[in-house]
Amino acid sequence: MNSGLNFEGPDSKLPGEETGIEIRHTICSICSPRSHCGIDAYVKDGVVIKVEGTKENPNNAGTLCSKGAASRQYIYHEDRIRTPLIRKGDKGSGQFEPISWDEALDTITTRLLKIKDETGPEGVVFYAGYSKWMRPFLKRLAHSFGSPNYCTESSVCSAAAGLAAGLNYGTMGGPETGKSKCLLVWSSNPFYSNTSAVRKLLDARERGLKIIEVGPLITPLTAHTDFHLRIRPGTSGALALGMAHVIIEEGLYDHDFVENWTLGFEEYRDYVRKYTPSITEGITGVSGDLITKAARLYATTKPAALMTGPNATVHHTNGIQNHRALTALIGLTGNFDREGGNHVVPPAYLYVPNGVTTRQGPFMQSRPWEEMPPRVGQDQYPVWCKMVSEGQAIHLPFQIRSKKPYPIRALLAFGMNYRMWPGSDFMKDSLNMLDFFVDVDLFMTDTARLADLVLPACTSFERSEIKFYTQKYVIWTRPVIPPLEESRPDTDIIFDLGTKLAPDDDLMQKGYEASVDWILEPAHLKVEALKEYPAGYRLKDVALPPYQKYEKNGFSTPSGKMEFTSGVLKEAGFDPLPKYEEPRLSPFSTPDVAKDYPLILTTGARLPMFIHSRTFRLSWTRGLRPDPMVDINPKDADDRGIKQGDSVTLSTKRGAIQVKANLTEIIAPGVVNMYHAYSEADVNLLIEPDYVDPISCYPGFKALLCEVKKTQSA
Ligand SMILES: Nc1nc2c(c(=O)[nH]1)N[C@H]1C(S)=C(S)[C@@H](COP(=O)(O)OP(=O)(O)OC[C@H]3O[C@@H](n4cnc5c(=O)[nH]c(N)nc54)[C@H](O)[C@@H]3O)O[C@H]1N2
Ligand SMILES: Nc1nc2c(c(=O)[nH]1)N[C@H]1C(S)=C(S)[C@@H](COP(=O)(O)OP(=O)(O)OC[C@H]3O[C@@H](n4cnc5c(=O)[nH]c(N)nc54)[C@H](O)[C@@H]3O)O[C@H]1N2
Ligand code: SF4
Ligand SMILES: [Mo]
Repeated sequence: MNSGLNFEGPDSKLPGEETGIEIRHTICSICSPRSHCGIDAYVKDGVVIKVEGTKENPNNAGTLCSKGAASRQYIYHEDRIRTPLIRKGDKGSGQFEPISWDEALDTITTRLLKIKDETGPEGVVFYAGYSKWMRPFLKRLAHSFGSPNYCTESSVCSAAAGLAAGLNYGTMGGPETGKSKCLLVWSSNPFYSNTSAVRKLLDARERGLKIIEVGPLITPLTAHTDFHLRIRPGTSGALALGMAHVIIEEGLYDHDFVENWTLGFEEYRDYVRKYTPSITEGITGVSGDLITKAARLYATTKPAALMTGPNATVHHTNGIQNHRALTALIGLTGNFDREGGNHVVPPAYLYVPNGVTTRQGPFMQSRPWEEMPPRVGQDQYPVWCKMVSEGQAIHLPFQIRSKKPYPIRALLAFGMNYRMWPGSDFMKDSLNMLDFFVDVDLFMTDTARLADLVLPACTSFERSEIKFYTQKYVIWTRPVIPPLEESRPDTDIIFDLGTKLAPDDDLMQKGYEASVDWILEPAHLKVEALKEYPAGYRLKDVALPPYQKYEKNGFSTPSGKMEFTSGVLKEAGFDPLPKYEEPRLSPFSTPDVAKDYPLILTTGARLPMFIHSRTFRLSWTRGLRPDPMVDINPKDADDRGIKQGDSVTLSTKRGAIQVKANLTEIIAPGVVNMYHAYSEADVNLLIEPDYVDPISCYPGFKALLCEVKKTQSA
């Protein structure tokens, strides 16, 4: 029947022969590897004219968030780098001249081989920013070249949480939400940071899942919880010890697990004795009554799972011990590697666990650590280097300056942003001290402007990559449009460099698809076969590993047990118990600083429309929050005569930035929150470069001291 509406006009974007529009499948890689939503790209004459979520992709089931919906603005942005560029002016002047790919790759090869020859391969650092898809190949290139220095943004992201939980258990397990009766969400905001996981969470809630949320901010999850424990930033460790106190004193712990499978329980029990509800209330700001109720609910509702965020608990000067204390609750309550608790499933590929086994690890480590010099940060952060198979990038600027234990002379970076570092100016100045800095990026960024050579990478729409999903699904993407201008996939660059930088590495010589095939071999998957399934392939005969594997294998800790007292920490000279210490800057630890800077600053709580610096330049997303804004409670604002939208100065002892005030109850009185990565208001300028956790070197991004004042107009 004719509805009378014309759906087939020139702007209707209907696919078909008549319109010349074809739907091609790809993925969005703007945010985390846990997401990577399937995208249907409507392509006409080699141009993406519209995007939609892929309905058959089980992860996003047809949905896209604001960032993915703005994909066309991302792909076709005028800041895209068009050709390889070589620096013409002074370092950091941002003056470049185009050169050919051959010239660019020859220049890199010559310079890096010369450094290897003169002072050794370890003087070259291979770095990957947030993007993960090229990492296995980059790490292999680094090690086959002979350098131990493969570093990534994981030096501030999720690795420290893995490290902390690893100290307790060897390997950590994720929450099996669908089978849980109680979920303890500790500083994670999936509504913003992992949108495709939220439907599952809300479905479980409707089926009766109890939810306890911990975190200083009110989030969209808060309305769906039984309890919200609104802690003072940086006090997660104390809260966890307080909950353990209740659980132990009331005999609610799993006696059998504790007796048979743990080390150091007596010491831990004696230590948590002092964290009574009222003492813990004094530290965390959460009422003792609420702490007791939450502890009872978590310990007595079986099974219960703990969901932690990647880093809100470890972005602290006391981060590792914080995270150890809270993950200890899993074992204490007998929820480790149990159905509906925290189930240990090793990742298949790039952080995604789904029961598949690949050879990602062996592929990446083409040369054993023992055959290479120490990594960046190895002397200062031995526990990091023992537990995490990369260098500690946060230490990089320190080694560039000190040249100890050896000089770092060159950096080959894929997507670097110096603004993610604490003391971002310190990192920026350090980059300018290098002999040779190459940055590969999609866009001409502030960091790319500092490079000697800039190479244009392309987006996920213009390349092929392998992507696994937790829902037992895999996709090998095909480019839906050719790479824009002269841009190329990062892997093309890596494998081209590999021919000369790693001549003895057989797989580096065979190329990208052969390498992916090698990685996938245990999964009986091949790139050529996956090409037959452009929207993705549902994996068959894949089972998740059994529960309680420790009963057979023990724990991969020094004692073979879950360690309340860590053998690794003890050996490295740290306190083996998950001891609570105040953040290095806090109203309690530094009352003298707090006199002038009385507010607690937490930075980087995620916003739905931004992901670090990556979507600031898109008008659709930027339009949703155009100005850099500091979130401040109306009471604190009122005390300072500040109104919504006022220009204010956010300052710490280290520096000040100009932002606008956003008055909001999501933040408690006494605390302010500022998103990071703005070039015009970079909050990381306000944080000292050595304001870090002593075990992991993770920056204390989420608890320091500041003041907010109305900016006086000149
Ligand atoms: N104060 C504060 N600072 C923080 C945080 C915080 O909470 N507070 N969070 C930290 C965390 S968790 C993280 S993960 C880091 C993020 O830190 P970064 O990873 O440095 O963040 P981005 O700004 O996204 O920079 C990534 C760069 O990669 C480029 N890029 C994107 N895709 C590709 C690609 O496919 N290939 C190549 N070659 N380049 C690509 C982007 O254009 C961008 O320039 O920030 C950290 N910094
Ligand atoms: N839209 C969007 N999505 C993202 C990102 C993004 O930038 N934008 N970034 C991606 C990346 S790299 C990461 S690492 C993840 C992060 O993902 P999440 O960890 O989920 O996000 P956050 O907002 O950093 O932190 C979640 C909660 O931590 C709590 N928190 C803040 N300060 C503190 C503190 O001092 N102590 C404790 N215990 N809790 C605190 C807040 O209540 C906050 O709601 O998100 C990923 N997804
Ligand atoms: S940015 Fe949005 S659309 Fe893209 S992968 Fe992440 S959640 Fe999905
Ligand atoms: Mo991150």
